[in-house]
Amino acid sequence: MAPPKIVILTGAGISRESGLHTFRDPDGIWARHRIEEVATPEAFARNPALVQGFYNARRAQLRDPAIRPNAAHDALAELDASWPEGRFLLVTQNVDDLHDRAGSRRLLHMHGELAKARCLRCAAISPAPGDLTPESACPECGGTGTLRPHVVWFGEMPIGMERIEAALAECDLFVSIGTSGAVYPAAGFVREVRHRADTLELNLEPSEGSHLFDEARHGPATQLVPAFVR
Ligand code: BJW
Repeated sequence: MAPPKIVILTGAGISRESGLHTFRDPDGIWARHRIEEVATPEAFARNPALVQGFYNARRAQLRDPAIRPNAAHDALAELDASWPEGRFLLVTQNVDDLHDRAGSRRLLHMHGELAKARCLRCAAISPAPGDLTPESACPECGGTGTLRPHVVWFGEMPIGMERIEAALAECDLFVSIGTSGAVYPAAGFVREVRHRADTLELNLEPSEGSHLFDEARHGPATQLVPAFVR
């Protein structure tokens, strides 16, 4: 029998043990910053310097040598490398690059990437300068003041939805790792697949949609994910 077609969804919980904060845990990012001030297109239009500063600080944190992929990122990269062509997709909601650094290849960043900037004039995506400012210039079109962080804010369309929907429509196994299930459309993926695919949640604690999964295992990602993969 052919190996199952797998779709894996990851969230901030998988990077927690690498030293990056989640969003909605008590020590999370939304405990220190108001969503309406930093993570909406309206916030960026109102105060681009404040929003750029929020992402510049998180980008700087990613460059800290102490922030590295952990055993869960490594295990998913191994799974990617070992699984047949056309039967695997890792969809991450994370804007960090820890899956990339671990070596995952069939990877889609549905909420964008902290390390990149996007030009509002020519739509080019380029490596973000260390500090993005309202005066930063686009390396493609030369426009100044046209760059924004390449991330998906509330009210914006996530990236790669066609590819994700196609993979979900075909998958035999859906695994959700380290996500609270509070943000759509990602939180709805399990409902889309649960009537025909096996579904598994790996999370520190039961997520909002835990009851929708065939099976849920609770604990730290660095333990649960390698145990699932190997
Ligand atoms: C561990 C662990 C360990 C801890 N091991 N586990 C009503 C009003 C307005 C809007 C809406 C509405 N209802 C629905 C919407 C839409 C809205 C939405 O969902 N809002 C909700 C708040 C209700 N969604 C959108 O606007 C999205 N766009 C959209 O819907 O477009 C329309 C459309 C799409 C598709 C088809 C048709 C139409 C866009 C959402 C963009 C989200 N952006 C952010 C910010 C990205 C940039 C940045 O990083 O700053 O994405 S918000 C933030 O939340 C970030 C994350 O990717 C996302 C999800 O968070 P995540 O990863 O789940 O983290 P946490 O903190 O919530 O959970 C961590 C979990 O890990 C916890 O469960 C812990 O227990 C666990 N954990 N340590 C294992 N060691």
